[in-house]
This record gives sequence, structure tokens and C-alpha cells, in this order.
Amino acid sequence: MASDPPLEALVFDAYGTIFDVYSIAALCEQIFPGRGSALTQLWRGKQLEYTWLRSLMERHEDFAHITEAALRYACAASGLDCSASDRATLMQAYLTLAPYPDAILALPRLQRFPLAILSNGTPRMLEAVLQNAGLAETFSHVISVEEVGVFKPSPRVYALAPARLGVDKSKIALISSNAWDIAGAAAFGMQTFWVQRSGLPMDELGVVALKSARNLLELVDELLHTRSRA
Ligand code: LAC
Repeated sequence: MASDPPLEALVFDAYGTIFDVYSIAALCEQIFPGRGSALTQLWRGKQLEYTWLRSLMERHEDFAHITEAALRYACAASGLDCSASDRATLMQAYLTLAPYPDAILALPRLQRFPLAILSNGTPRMLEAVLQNAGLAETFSHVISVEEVGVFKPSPRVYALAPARLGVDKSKIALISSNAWDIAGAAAFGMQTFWVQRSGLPMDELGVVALKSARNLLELVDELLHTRSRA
């Protein structure tokens, strides 16, 4: 849409967009042979569900605690006995999630913009996962929902981006693989770029992404072009 203002900053979701939360499946498989993939899926699903439920309940707990609670539930629901030491190993591995190869290739091409992370993760989780992936210097701002004590897709979370970057929300792109994150950011008034990694349709939440592509590399030209048509 030619009426969109030129982009002045790019804000990325972390888990699922830059980092592959399913890269932990190999370790799950080692600990629980034959169950790694299913356990990882259930774990991620419950993790997100707990963020939404706790936000609605107004009983915030940080993403590290939520992630561990979701792991306990996923193991219990799968009939798996997860010892405290297995839990500690898996939680530690959450700090070394693999970045998507397309993210590693795309980010250097976008350095003309201020780049930020806006994530449910705690500052400690985000610092560690970025450091371990060699991305600590890539982002000028790493913004955690902990600053407002509520999870995405609360508008209070998205409001952190314009406040911290000093850029109007209409000139910020939110880039996420999570359709519900795209919906939250679009509802708040940001431009939205959806990394359609799952191949599933957009959630039916009354908003659509401005642009979408299968991976971050395919979005690079769109992001650069959006700026240049000012
Ligand atoms: C995040 C979750 C949504 O990084 O993956 O905020």
C-alpha cells in the first residue's frame, strides 16, 4: 500500500522468528527416545498458552518460569518422568536455541535500519540466546515484556517499541513468524511482516499482515523497498 509511511526501524520477534524453538527436539529425543518431536510441540504450545492465560488472569510470571512450567506439564501429559536434572538440562538448552539460517543471512542486509528484538523472553534469556548465536551486536535494542509485566499480544508490549526507539509506531515494522503476534502488532498500529514458517493460514483475528514470505531472506527486499518508496 503506497500510503504506508516509510519504515524507520525494524523490530523482530525472537522465539520462532530468529530462533528455532524446535531445535531443542534433538535433545528432547536423546532424553526421551521416540518422544522428542511430540514433546517439543506440546511444550511450545503450552508455553504460549500459559503466556496468554496468565496475562488474562493478571498473574504474571516471567517467561523462564512459564517455559519450565510448560515443560513440566508437557512431560506429565505425555506420561514422561522428567527429573529435576533433565529439566535443568532442557532449560539450559533454551539459552542455546539455534538461529534460523535465513535469519543469519538476512540480518546483515538490514543493518541500515535500527534493529530491535521485542520478545516475551526475559532479559537474561534473550541476552544468553543472542550471545550464543553470535548476534549480541546485531540489535541496538533488546526489549523484553518484563518491562511491562504482561505478554504479547497486549498493546502495552507493542507500545514499548516506539517508546524505546523514539520512532512513531506507523514507521516501525514488526517481523514475526507468529500469526497472533502479527495480529497484535497490526492492531496496535505497526506495519507487519509475517514470516510464514508454518505454512498455515493467517489467524482469523480481524487483521492481516502487510506482507508475508516463507522466510526472512525473502522479506529483505520487501523491507528495503518499503523504505525506498517514501
Ligand atoms: C517471543 C515469542 C512470541 O519471542 O516467541 O516473544
